[in-house]
Amino acid sequence: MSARSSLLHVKAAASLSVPELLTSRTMSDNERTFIAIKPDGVQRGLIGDVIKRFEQKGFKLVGMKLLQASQELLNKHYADLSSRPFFPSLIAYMSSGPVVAMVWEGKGAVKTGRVMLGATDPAESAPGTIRGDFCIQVGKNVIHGSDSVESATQEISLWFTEDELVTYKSCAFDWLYN
Ligand code: D4T
Repeated sequence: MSARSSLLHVKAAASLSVPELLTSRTMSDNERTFIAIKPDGVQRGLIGDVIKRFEQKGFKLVGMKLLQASQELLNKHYADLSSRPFFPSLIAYMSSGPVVAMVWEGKGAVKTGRVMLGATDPAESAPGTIRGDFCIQVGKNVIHGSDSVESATQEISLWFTEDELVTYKSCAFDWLYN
């Protein structure tokens, strides 16, 4: 770290409150991604398996709820796919039962989360990924994960209010990051 960036770091730290300092949230380790276990994942009893993988990786759970997603919410969530032929069946599938909406935090959470999910089509998903291990068809692919930091920000604000997300320091933090 250069003397200048070191000074900026100290200045930035000095402007933080004690709780903010305790949580040690810096630009690199606080990336957040939106992960949703879809109705098939919930009904097939895969909630624990999915959470276990994100916990084992070292990501930190900062928000979670089980909900029946409304058509309005799903139309907004999948707005960019509204012209695709599979859109009506996608909305029907996503509203066919409860989903588990989650926000996971950590360095590279968006990109690494997508790797952990595997390819959209389970037939192309590598073994060891969630879709590669737990499903067969694209129309029942168990899980959603944000595909970019910008999408994650937008999706998190769509599915969660700010007070539903928790800022805290994981006891594993110092064993995960240099
Ligand atoms: P999601 O958004 O569910 O994480 O999926 P992806 O980001 O991996 O892929 P996507 O946006 O292209 O597709 C969204 C959703 O639509 C279903 N789908 C997709 C489908 O039923 N038929 C299809 O041909 C495609 C491409 C699966 C995921």
